[in-house]
Amino acid sequence: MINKYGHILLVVTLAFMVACAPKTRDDDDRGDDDQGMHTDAADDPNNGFIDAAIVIDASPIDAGNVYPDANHGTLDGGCTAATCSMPVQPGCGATEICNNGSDDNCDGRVDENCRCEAGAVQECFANPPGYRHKGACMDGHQTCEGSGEFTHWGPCTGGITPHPEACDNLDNDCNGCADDNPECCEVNLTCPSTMPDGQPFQDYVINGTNFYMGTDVTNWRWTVTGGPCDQLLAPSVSYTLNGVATNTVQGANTRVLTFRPTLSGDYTVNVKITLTSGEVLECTFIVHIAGPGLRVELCWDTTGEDDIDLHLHKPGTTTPWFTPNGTGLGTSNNDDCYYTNCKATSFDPAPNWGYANSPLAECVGGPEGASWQALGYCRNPRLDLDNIFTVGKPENINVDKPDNNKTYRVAVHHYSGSGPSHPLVNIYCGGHLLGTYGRAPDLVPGFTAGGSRGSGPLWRVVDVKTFVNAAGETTGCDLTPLNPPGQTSGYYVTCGGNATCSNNAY
Ligand SMILES: [Ca+2]
Ligand SMILES: [Ca+2]
Ligand SMILES: [Ca+2]
Ligand SMILES: [Ca+2]
Repeated sequence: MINKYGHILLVVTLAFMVACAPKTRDDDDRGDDDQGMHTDAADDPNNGFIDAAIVIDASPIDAGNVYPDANHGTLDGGCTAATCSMPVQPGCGATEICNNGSDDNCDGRVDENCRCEAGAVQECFANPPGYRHKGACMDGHQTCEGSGEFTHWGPCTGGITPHPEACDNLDNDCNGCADDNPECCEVNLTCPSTMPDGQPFQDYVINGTNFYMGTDVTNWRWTVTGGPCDQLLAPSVSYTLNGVATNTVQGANTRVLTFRPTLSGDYTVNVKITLTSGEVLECTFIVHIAGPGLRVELCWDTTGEDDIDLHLHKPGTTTPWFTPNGTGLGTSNNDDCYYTNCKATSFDPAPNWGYANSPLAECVGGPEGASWQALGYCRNPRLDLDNIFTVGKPENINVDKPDNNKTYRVAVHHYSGSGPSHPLVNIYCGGHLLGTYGRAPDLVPGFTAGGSRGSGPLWRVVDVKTFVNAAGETTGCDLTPLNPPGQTSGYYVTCGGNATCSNNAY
């Protein structure tokens, strides 16, 4: 096995906090258990509120209030429990509308029987469309599976679906009303519906006190679920929690959670708060990690065994990958951003594609943060890490401010090891996952014989055309997955399974 070189890891803490107002409690709701024979004016002698909605309780169940009094179904000050006066309608239709991410016909499948572009990722909601983007409901993602003409949308996973209404200050069933549940007259849990965006390689800190202020807690249990590479690399990915702290996770069983995402995309966070009474309170929400510009991410299922490398080609050029002859150090092709020239510590000169450097904050938290700190800036393009034999680490190439309307080509090379390996590439534009290539069930073939520098399997993945506004912000991308020449389906891999073969054509 050939180890190309070592690398340096620096951990820097950049924390930010989440502010939430404490929940108002209906503390004087005690004694409000009107048993049916009292006027409301006398009902709550201590709270100074008159239950205008309930004039006289003529029966054990309040007129105009479907909930029995034993469940505190009144409208005292601070109590929000009630029916939802104008609940959102499910909005189910007769036919499915293609490629809108909604389950228009409410058959539990999103955009079924619709053609799509292989590897494309879209936001989706596999519940009645009327509840989409309402209350606590959040979209998940689905990937276009198959190849060529035979494509279909895979399952819609992630996001937050409608749940039974819990007393947490959120509209969990997404019917337009928060806490419309008679149990919710005393709400002391405040779950967040939105969270501030985070950045890759920067600590994200969540203070559970913002959700539950009580001191009667025996345990905080946090779990975080990430995107395609996180799921492929689990359980070795760095933020894995469930009480097992790793070198980049603090507070897995404490009130304050700190996690450090290595990737862009949506992270689903769940916290279970166990009280001394045995009751378990729970919040689930999504933290969006939004790396700027174009981010290309590579992971593979045999990290620690195989050395696989990510390459990005300069727009408007079609020179061969590596070097014209595919060999030799000190002769990198600077149209190709890869491990010999694009890291902070690369031994060849950095490619100059005409981009300004980025502030140090964009990369100082990454694997080679110390080296970027020594330089004083973050280069564009840049490779954050060349993972050779480390288990569970992805590689990223970033262009923080790419060109508008220009096309970047992505490639993956098998350097060493015999696999069989299954590389997975994700494309993020402006912080949003727009494409994923090589994910099951559409695995990439041929990564069974690494070929060292300039030979062996080479997969040309996708052409990415970036769209950038006048402020330099990436607003989107067009993705064109690459097929073998003359074909309309299949992955474009040359020298598959052959370590001595060389084909480094663009
Ligand atoms: Ca459907
Ligand atoms: Ca649809
Ligand atoms: Ca509701
Ligand atoms: Ca709720």
